[in-house]
Amino acid sequence: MQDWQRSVIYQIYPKSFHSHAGNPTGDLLGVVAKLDYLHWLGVDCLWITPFLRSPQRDNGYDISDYYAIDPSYGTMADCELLIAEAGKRGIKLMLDIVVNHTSIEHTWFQQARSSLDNPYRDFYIWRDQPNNWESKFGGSAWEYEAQTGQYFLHLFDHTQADLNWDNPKVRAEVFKMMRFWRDKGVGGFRLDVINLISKPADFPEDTSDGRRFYTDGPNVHKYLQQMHREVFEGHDLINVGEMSSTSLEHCIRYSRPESKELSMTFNFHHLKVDYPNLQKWIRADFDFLELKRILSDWQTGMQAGGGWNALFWCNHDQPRVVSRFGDDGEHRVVSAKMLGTALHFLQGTPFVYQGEELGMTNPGFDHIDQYRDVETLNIHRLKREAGVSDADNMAAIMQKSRDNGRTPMHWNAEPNAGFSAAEPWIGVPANAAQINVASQLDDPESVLHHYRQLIALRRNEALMSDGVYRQLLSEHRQIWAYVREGQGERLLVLNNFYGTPCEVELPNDVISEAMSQRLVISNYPDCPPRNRQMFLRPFESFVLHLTDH
Ligand code: TEU
Repeated sequence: MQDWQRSVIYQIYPKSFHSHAGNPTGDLLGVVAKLDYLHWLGVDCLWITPFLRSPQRDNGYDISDYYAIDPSYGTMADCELLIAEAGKRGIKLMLDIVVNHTSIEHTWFQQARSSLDNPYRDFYIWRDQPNNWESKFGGSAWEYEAQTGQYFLHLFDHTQADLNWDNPKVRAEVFKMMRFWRDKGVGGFRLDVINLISKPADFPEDTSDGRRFYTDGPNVHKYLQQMHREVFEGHDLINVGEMSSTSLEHCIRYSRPESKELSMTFNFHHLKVDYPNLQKWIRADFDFLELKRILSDWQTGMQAGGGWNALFWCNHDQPRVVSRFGDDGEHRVVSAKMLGTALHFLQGTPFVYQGEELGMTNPGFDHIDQYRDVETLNIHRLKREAGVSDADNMAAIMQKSRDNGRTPMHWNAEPNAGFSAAEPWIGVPANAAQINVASQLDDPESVLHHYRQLIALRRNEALMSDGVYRQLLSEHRQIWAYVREGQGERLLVLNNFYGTPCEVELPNDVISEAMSQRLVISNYPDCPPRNRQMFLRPFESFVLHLTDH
């Protein structure tokens, strides 16, 4: 077992974490100021979303200089201080590397667009005619450049031009840049949409949006193996690949140690269970059976294939999980704890996204002016142009917008939730005065203390890392039950995903009176010993360690 297989990683969206300077947006010194909190929480590593120089059209996922800190976040000295101060507390820093594309303001693109024979022309992907592929942010994936009369590819916003990874000079530049950061002391990399870097040479037309051609594309494994040799080999790094619309087979290959590619992979299949027919921008309930099925298939599949999961409910692209799969009203506290438990006992490395440990909710912004995200604004415009009513448009956005997860971190009940002295770049949810770090620190029954306990458990309960996953009651419409099994012992994990009580009966080989029983964690203050036939209260969740005799 590697260290990172027993670790918990905390994700910071620095724009919304803390502003030390008292600006509308957060900064790196704001992260430094909160390191003691993160150390208290017990996390091993921080993934900080991009803070390199960027026009911020996609909040830093549009990088214009890989060697400079964006001035809104501070200076290189601040970054060095952050790495050093985190290191003193035993915390690593994972840099978010965005190399599927650059901003069109990057000098490479500025050069490339200037003439057909510029040496940087081939750093990007140009065609005389576009094909019918679509951008993930809506509209065509091709943008016309009048100066040279060709189109360039952008799988995301039209200001995010896709790099041409088939050009060895591009790969050499990317690996050089990654070595620069490795040598600065970062503890690993989170690689943005890294499974999209290899496109087929012929750019075929599609009957859909084109993703089947460029997802896990022809040379992706070869390029990641080269990255491993040139950047990772011989260094103690945690490397996480963000895999868009990927498959289990590919994720096993990306993450099993023999492949010499990455440490682990994120995938999003379990977060499409509220996309009816894969349509994100429709308001819909989530499909609980599908959620269990997908997560269980990935658990057993990755374990069988020797791969490693990056586990998560929330990130800066997703709504808040308590609003999504829990109850952000009456049962907010128990349901947030239940969701934490359900995830943290799975095989893989859990990620906690800032504010998740407080049970932060979606903000409920009901007017488009409250939104900032480029994807949300693009979709709102396209839907309106397509004749979708404002009510339907906003209903979907309120549920699905990425801004749901991007509101400022709630530190205390002071103005702006203690995020900054200045008015933040995006609104602060009205419930910040009740849901915040300061109040939860003092409350041992809080969501925060529950997450701290989950994080500490991963270091002590070996089965959380290496127990074999087996789902129980797979057809149950309310309970997600599973075990993590070892020799003669197991963790039994039970989660009621709904606000109604429920009775279940479990198989004899899982729990019986002949076994000794220890309570590992629960979300109700009283949690009596159980037998096969058990009763679960609304959103109740608990874990038992059971030993055969
Ligand atoms: O996201 C990639 C991605 O495919 C999604 O999570 C994306 O946000 C979603 O499909 C839109 O509905 C990564 C980053 O996490 C995201 O913030 C960036 O916008 C994107 O890449 C482009 O760099």
